[in-house]
Amino acid sequence: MEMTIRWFGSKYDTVTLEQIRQIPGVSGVITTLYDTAPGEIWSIEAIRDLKKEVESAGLNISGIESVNIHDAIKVGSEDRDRYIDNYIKTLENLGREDIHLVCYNFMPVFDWTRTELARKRPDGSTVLAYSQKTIDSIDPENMFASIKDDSNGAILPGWEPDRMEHIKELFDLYRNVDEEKLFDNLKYFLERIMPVCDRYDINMAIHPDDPAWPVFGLPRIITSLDNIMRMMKMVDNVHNGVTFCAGSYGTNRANDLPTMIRALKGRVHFAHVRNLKFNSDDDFEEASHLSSDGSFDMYEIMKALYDTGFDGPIRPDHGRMIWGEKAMPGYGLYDRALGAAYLNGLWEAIDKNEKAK
Ligand SMILES: [Mn+2]
Repeated sequence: MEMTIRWFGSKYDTVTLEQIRQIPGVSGVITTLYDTAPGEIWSIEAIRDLKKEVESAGLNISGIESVNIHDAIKVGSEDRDRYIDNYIKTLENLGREDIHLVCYNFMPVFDWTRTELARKRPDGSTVLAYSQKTIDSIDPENMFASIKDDSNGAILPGWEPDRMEHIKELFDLYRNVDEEKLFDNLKYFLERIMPVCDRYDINMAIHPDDPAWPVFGLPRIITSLDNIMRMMKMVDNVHNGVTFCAGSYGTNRANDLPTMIRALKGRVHFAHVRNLKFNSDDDFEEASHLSSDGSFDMYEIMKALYDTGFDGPIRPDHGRMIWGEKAMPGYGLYDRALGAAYLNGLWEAIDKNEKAK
């Protein structure tokens, strides 16, 4: 296990590499070329520059989150091969620069969805929150407008303004795409990229849909153990694996997180570990990482990762906004640093216990 922090690059992130380096037990960042559009080739020079910047701060690039998938690939339109060719070139360039983990998602139109970016908790911290009632009462085309005022001026991943300007066209594009079609298109994409993943030993780690059910009538497939098993069987290659995101799978209370991790042994390439607090089945908010602050048993989640021999990068996920910090919602320094320290503590205790047996 390697503890890491997600970092959006010096142009976009309020958190610096120098700060990340001072979090005890964190040796790497999960990063991206935030200003490349889906479908663009990542040049070897740009990757090399990013790597140099991270390494000169005393950290390493532990993986990429994300290399985004162009809509043509998700929809399966005629020009998808061109975009898959570009994706393959990006993977080649990453592999040549010794980067072996790529997180991506296959969500139509919206990336993760929340209805509030700054819900106040009793301790005065603010968190991202989701209410199904709110979703049911708003027009998806207004979704972006409704949350952007709370973003502290940050560009949220998956919610880039120029993308959201075309929201109507995006919905039209997905009109005939149902779950089966989305599975087919994912299979086509994975089959085409697996040879380059084999060549450069690149683990592809699909991020679950968040929340883990269809929103606004759009299909979502990476939502449950059955569906991920189907995905892994349809392209049976160890490089076709998952990002186990506790906070995303955990939105659906039917998902038993430790059981899922155990069932996915060997195919979890990357882990996002965070906690949610359910107020009711269809209203949840993000909590601090501590088990007692939310609805998940974080010890059992870490124990399942430990027991299955997980050796990839792990990162704390969305944190609360605390201590007056102004940052991209979910991605401040302070609460994620607390999360990393807590998860490292759980891991140390589990490790010592196991070794003393
Ligand atoms: Mn996640």
